[in-house]
This record gives sequence, structure tokens and C-alpha cells, in this order.
Amino acid sequence: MTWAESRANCKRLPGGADLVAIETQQENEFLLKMITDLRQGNCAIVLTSGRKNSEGGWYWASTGKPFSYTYWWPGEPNNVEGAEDVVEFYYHTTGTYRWNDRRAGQKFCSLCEIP
Ligand SMILES: [Ca+2]
Ligand SMILES: [Ca+2]
Repeated sequence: MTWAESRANCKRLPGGADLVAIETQQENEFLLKMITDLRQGNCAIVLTSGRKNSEGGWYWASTGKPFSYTYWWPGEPNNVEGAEDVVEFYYHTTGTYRWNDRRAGQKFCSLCEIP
């Protein structure tokens, strides 16, 4: 699903669910373990609620709060073609995931969270 479709899908779940907002290193490590364990499928890219605002600052769409913690790949966010405005976990052949900015309209896996 695209970012918008993924968010709408999360919001259909009970309990006020939305795309995940990653506030702490502890939460990031929990999610890393979960998506790494699940990676046998084709989820090399896993969307979060992270978005870029009009000033270029990053925030979690599900909470409205700016990032308090980040886990970018080196060289990211790189805003390819000036069009990358959502945040994903991106799997690299080095064997782990870190964060990358990505175009919002492409279809990938995603993570929901119940606050
Ligand atoms: Ca969270
Ligand atoms: Ca990028």
C-alpha cells in the first residue's frame, strides 16, 4: 500500500491505531527486531508515520510531534529529486534496517501502532 493507503488501513483498526511513531531508541529496537523476524516475505521497506513538513522538518503524522530520536542510514535523508517526504525502515544487504526518506506514493509494507 502507499503511505496514505497504509495510514487509512491502520485507522480502520480498533483502539485509535495509526501508522507507527518511533519516539525512543527502545521502541526502535523493538520494531527492528519485529520486522527483522518477519522479513522472510518481501518487506525490505516498511513505512512509518514519519513525514516532512513544508519547512523540511521531520515529524510523526500520527502524533504531530517532531522527531525526538532518529535512526537514519548514513547519507539519509537525501531527498532524491526533491520528492522524498515519508520515512521508512529500509533493509540493506549489510543485514539490517535503518531509516530512509522515500516518495509517498509508492506501495510498501507498513507498521501500525495503538497508542
Ligand atoms: Ca510509538
Ligand atoms: Ca532517501
